[in-house]
Amino acid sequence: MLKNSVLLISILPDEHRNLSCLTLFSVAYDKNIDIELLFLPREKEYNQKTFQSYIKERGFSIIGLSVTTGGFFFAKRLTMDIKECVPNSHVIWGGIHPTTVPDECLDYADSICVGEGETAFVSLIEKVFSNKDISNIPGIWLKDKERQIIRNPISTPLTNLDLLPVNRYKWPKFYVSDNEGFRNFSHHDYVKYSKHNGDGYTLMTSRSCPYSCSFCINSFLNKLYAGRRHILKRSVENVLKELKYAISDIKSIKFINFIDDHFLTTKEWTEEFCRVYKKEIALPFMIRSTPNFINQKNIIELKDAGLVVVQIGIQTGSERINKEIYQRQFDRNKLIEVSLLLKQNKIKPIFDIIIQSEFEDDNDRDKTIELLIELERPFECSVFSLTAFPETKIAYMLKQKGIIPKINPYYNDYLDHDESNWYYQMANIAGTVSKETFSYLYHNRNDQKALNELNSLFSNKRKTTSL
Ligand code: B12
Ligand code: SF4
Repeated sequence: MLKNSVLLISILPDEHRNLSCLTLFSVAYDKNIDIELLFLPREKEYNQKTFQSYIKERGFSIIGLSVTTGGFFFAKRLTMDIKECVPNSHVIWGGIHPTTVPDECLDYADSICVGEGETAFVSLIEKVFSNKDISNIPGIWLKDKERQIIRNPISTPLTNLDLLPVNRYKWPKFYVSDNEGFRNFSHHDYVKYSKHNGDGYTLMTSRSCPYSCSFCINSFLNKLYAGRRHILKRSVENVLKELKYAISDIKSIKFINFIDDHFLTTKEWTEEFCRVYKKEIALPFMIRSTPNFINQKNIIELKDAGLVVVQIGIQTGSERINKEIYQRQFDRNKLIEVSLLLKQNKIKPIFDIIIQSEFEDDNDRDKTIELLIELERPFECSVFSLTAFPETKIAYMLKQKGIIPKINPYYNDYLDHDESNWYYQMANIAGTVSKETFSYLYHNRNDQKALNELNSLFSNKRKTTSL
């Protein structure tokens, strides 16, 4: 017998920081909907029997999966397992993958949430619970009796994030299943499935980004939400409310990770944030930003409030690739200036670098290395292979050129780098050695002694970090 209850499933690998699920859970819970959140963080440890008996016993009438492209196959498998034992439950998929390729996902799910889910998900739940027609809910796509897709318009984009309940870990309503068995999600799991031994708390103060880089999902989302301001920011008060809950609920938190695409917006917001955060939270924190939004004033304020790490996308040192292919702003001098500013204020930079790009030649790659020579040490490089996620501009550019990308976004293999690759090794060690050593390695790349030194620096770095 199905009940008026809902299950959300997070399949993010090795993670509980599923902000999509946490947000939707909070919205539904706030409306007194009977809802549970299940983490299945390790597909290899997924136990079909345990999962099926749980959903059968609880009789969820709606089961929602949050799906990124890398999670597509696991989502498909789970949906088949759900249908095998509770065929009448309504399975809905939402998240970035169904939002970009809804037709493909509708081959498996009963419905798809295209775009933001806060309003659409609750409307669907209310209608299913009261046996009402679900065919015309904004944001929900589904198939009619003739198997034709009903493509409803997206729900009205949110304009005030403060109206949403803030995320909070509701331990008794959260479950996890892995090789330790099926259980309530506890602090043990918070630690097990987070980076840095559960020291951190991850949240967003905004949605979206003012830019539309061709490899990033914002090149698609900014079109989907056309008309809405490109950055929607929560009030400082609202952000602090979430942080206070987090600190009181999760005792191990010593570090805050603001994972916004683009944390820095207006001067007024940053000033207020720094003042209040320093007074009421005072924990070290990290942000992501672009160099153009960083200046001496805000860096001094942010440092004083506790900023310790800034993640910045460089992607490539090649002006041609940045401008023509990645379609992003690139100001080499500004980057060098920001690097100095961060060094002076003892803030550690993490630079994102894209490797294995089908569009780059060695001349472009050399430009990245030449730029890395000039940046102030120490820094980290976060190195990713170019991945053409569905519907991004870069996916179209590759298609237009008839190039089959090396990386298949469905297989989560964007971290399977060729570790013997000279550029990969150079990018990884760049921020950990002096400018002189790095420059020596660059200018002597055909020399066996320099290559041996690079190899040894790289393997030492591998031992000390988990890049
Ligand atoms: C925060 C974040 C993370 C967090 C948490 C991810 C999460 N899902 O919560 C962490 C750090 C764990 C993470 C990890 C990774 N991430 Co990430 N991440 C983001 C980021 C910056 C924000 C996502 C977010 O939480 N937004 C806030 C929530 C509330 O909004 P939302 O996710 O859009 O969800 C809304 C709707 O989609 C919908 N919805 C979502 N799920 C569901 C489910 C149901 C049932 C319903 C009805 C609706 C619904 O309702 C939600 C509320 O409106 C996005 C970039 C972006 N702008 O979206 C990249 C992004 C999602 N990440 C991406 C990638 C590639 C990764 C990594 C592979 C990178 C890495 N460093 O290893 C890993 C692994 C992810 C994986 N294997 O799937 C890509 C995914 C591309 C794709 N097509 O799959 C994105 C889009 C960035 C990009 N490259 O453009 N990420
Ligand atoms: S600046 Fe960063 S978040 Fe913004 S569109 Fe470019 S890659 Fe995406």
